[in-house]
Order: sequence, then structure tokens, then C-alpha cells
Amino acid sequence: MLDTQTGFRSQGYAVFEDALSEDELNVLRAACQTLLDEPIDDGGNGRHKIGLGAARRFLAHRHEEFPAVEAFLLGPLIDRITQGCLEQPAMLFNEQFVVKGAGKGASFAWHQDGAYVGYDHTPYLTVWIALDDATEENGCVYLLPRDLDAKPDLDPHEWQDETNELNGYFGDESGIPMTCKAGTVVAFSSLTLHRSGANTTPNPRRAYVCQYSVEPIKDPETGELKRFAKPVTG
Ligand SMILES: O=C(O)CCC(=O)C(=O)O
Repeated sequence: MLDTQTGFRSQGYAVFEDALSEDELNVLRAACQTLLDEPIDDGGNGRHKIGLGAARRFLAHRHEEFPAVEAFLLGPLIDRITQGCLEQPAMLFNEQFVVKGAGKGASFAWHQDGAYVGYDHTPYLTVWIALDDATEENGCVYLLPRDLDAKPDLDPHEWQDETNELNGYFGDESGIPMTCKAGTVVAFSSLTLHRSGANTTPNPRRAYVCQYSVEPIKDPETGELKRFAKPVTG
């Protein structure tokens, strides 16, 4: 099952096909639906305003309300994936569902996740989990492979007011489409450039994005902890 971590440092990502059980998928889908049923909140209160109404919803930082989600986030599958990629114990730093609305789901521009942190930090791991089959039609993620040892830094990003997002790549590459079945994990570094397409299908495209660091991520000026620092217990 966990087959491709060997290339993680040289490629900047690894794919774990069919990684989640049906039960794990259902736990995440149920939590996602509960949050989707709430009124839309496009961000703010210390979060980036990256939502775009029903077209691109980020349902963030609510795992403590769902004990089974928290158990998953800190459990054995995540332990294997994070140890495989980071080669050391990890802690939960951040989590959010990302839902592209049916028929109108917005794309998401090229970025490195670390560009959203706002200050120097040790690169971390994003664990992107498909809750639906991901296709080019419904807004899958596209990656630019990156040798993490050769290119260990953040690239310049520009904030785009019209689309509520950072853009960190201005070249011609369209990236490798991470088309996959629901239950697949695409794990990539916070240095790996990625984007996602629009959802033109009649069904929503749901994903769960959880992020793992090797140390607490703190504002170097204030010492304030960003998000979470919960050890993965396995
Ligand atoms: O799920 C997606 O469409 C991409 C999400 C993403 O790039 C992110 O949360 O950094």
C-alpha cells in the first residue's frame, strides 16, 4: 500500500494509492458534510481569505469536534506516511477540508503551502486526501516535481485580490495531474509548487488537507504558535 516514498526528497511528493479504508473515508466525509451544512465562511479571524463562496470552500481547524477525525489525524496511517516522507516523528500543524462546488468549482493558483505561513519556518508535509475520485474535470491537484535538497526555499509569491489567493509560479508548465481514486493520499512538501483545476462536473469535489511539521511552527517575533502542534501517536 505505501509504495512510493522513496522518491519523496528528489521529487517533492509521494502518492499512496488506496491508502484509506472505507471506514476512514466515511469518517472524513461525514465530518466534511456536517461542516458543509453550515453557512459559508470565506475566512478571516486570523485566517487567509482564500474561500470563494460555494465555488471553493475551506472548512478549517474543526477536528476537535470530531473525535474519530482527530484519531485518524494522529493515527497509524498518518504515522506511516509522515515517517516515510519526513523521516522523523511529526506533529499535526494544520487541517482543512477543501471543497470545489458542483459545476462552478474555482481553480486554485500555483503556490507552495509554506508561502501562506508568513515567516521563516522549517518545511512541512501536506497530506492531501481525495474524498472523491479526483479527475481533471472536477479539479484535481497538479504538481511540479521539486528536488527538495536542490531547491530548499520558498519562491516569490504575489497576492491576487480578484481570486483571493497567492500565485507563486508564472511559467508555462501545467504540472502533473494527480488524478486518483477516493482514498488516495498525495503527500507533498510545503516547498512543492501545486495548483488545482476548476470543477466543471455536476458533483462536488471534496478533499481533506492535513499538514504535519517536525517542530511547532511559531512566529519568530512573538513566539505565538500557529495552528496546532499535536504529536502523531500512531
Ligand atoms: O484541494 C485543492 O484543490 C488544493 C488545495 C491546496 O492547494 C491547498 O490547500 O494548499
